[in-house]
Amino acid sequence: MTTFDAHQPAQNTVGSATTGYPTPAWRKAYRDGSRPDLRVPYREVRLTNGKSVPLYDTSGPYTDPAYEADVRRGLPALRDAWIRQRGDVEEYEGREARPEDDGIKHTAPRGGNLRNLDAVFPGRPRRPLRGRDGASVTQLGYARRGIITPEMEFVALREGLEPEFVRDEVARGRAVIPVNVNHPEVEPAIIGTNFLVKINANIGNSAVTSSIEEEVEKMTWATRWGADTVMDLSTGRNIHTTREWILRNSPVPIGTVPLYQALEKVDGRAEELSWDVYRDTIIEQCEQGVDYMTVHAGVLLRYVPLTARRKTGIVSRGGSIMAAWCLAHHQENFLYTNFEELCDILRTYDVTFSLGDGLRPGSIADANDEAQFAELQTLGELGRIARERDVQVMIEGPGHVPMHKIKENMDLQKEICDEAPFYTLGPLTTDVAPGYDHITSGIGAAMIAWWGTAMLCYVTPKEHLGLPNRDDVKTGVITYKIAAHAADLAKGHPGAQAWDDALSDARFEFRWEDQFNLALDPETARDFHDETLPAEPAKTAHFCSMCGPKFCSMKISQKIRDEHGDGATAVESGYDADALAGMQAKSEEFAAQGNRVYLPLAD
Ligand code: IRN
Ligand code: FE2
Repeated sequence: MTTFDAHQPAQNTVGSATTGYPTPAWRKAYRDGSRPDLRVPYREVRLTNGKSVPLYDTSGPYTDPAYEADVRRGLPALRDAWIRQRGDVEEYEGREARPEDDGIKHTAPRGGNLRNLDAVFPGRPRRPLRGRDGASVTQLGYARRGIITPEMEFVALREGLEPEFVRDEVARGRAVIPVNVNHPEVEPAIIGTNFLVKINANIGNSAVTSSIEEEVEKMTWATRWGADTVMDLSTGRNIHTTREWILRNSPVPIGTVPLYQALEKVDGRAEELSWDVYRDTIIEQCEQGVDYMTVHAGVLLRYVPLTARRKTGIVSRGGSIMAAWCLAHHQENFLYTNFEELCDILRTYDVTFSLGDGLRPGSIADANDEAQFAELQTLGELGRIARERDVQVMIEGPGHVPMHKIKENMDLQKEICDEAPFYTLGPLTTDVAPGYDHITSGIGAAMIAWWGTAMLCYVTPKEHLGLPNRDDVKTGVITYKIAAHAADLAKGHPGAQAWDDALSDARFEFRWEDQFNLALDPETARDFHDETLPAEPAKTAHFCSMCGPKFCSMKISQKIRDEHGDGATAVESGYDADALAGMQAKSEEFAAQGNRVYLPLAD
């Protein structure tokens, strides 16, 4: 059983990170900003023809060979000077940490409280920062005052856009930059419909299957493959400590659902939750550096009965907790009734709201029903209150929605929520494929992102079935990167297509190495190729294993084009007799086996 003694440094083996890129052709590079401490990382894919392709990169310092990773020290505090130079924050004593923060009630910890955390996480003495005298220190507040912060300049360079455009989008509430003043390690990213579509990967332990080091490892693993943000959904023991390790080592914004930890503090009994316990948990997490928080404040008492005749009721964990509380007390949701105070707390740390969709549909049958859209109305109202108070806001969305009902979600959200960034969970477009829900949801994610969703919460193949392992995390991230990039292309995001063009050129010119290295997942591309053509020369050969050397359509059309100009055909060109004979033979071979594209398996 875990006790505090288990966390004394001598025995502490917590934490490991995935370092280095999956291929040596990827190199970490930086774009210089207007000041020496503003360097924006990107990934340079070096090609065999001497050219290179710059790609957005979320992997943090871990992929910089000049950086020596040490998870016990944490990442460099990139934003520390930016935050302090604004002159509007103060260090303060902070909330007394308590054993129950880590779900440990009855063990008296050495040293009396989690100041002990300095032993648990050796990296940095922690006196938290907050806005001086309750000052608004949010990116929204600065944007409204016409200030372009280093964070805004950073995301502008990262996305290839003008800093003034970034400031304006943030000021209107159409984009958010989730950056807590207590998470100086974060490389700022922007979430908004006019920027690259972002993806979130969820990690989090459960009492039985996962440890702190596994969670830190999952975080670095997910960002290495392209997760733009990570949500720590830990429950059970060591929540506080796990989160500390993740935050101090995370180059991407970290989100949480504070309600989960609040519930642990009352031993899992929803009816015993209170505003006081919740408020205390929020402050604890604000001081640690959580960048955005899911808050299920739209689950109103009067909406709960609307779910009674649903096929799958309330599927949101946070939503069901709040519904249970509302029914037990027959009172209005305390997150709703205390929302303004909540805003005032989040504003002094610059924590971004992710207003939770506690009544999202959990089945195709329940999509777009009254309960779902009633809650959306309330989320719109709360979003306005938050922005009036300078707090950045995203709105969470579904869920399970068939394709023909997806667009209505986006249209309504835009209208009701004043274009605040939409952050959706898929949606899953059918219920019939457990084991493949990264795909059922990847379809919906691509569609809703095309129509304007700013961030997609990934779904792994283990959805509905179990906890994702390392491979599932990678599969979920890659699937969602595909959905996000497909949407970037469809939306015509400037520069999105250059990546596709580079890969297509490599494919057409048989630069196999370049084709692998430009892939979202070079390892899998290379492995699949090598399964049938493992030899080294095959990687420069002008054919793949599908058609063989002579009859490759890409090779033939390239040759025709070279010799006879664009638009010429093999016959017009008097194309080499050998090839024509070969093609004739191939055609006969194809007819002989019944003109079937797929052959039955031998045996
Ligand atoms: C995203 C959009 N809608 C829901 N999500 C995510 O679902 C949310 O951000 C969090 O990561 C996860 C937990 O949701 P519930 O089940 O507590 O609502
Ligand atoms: Fe589901």
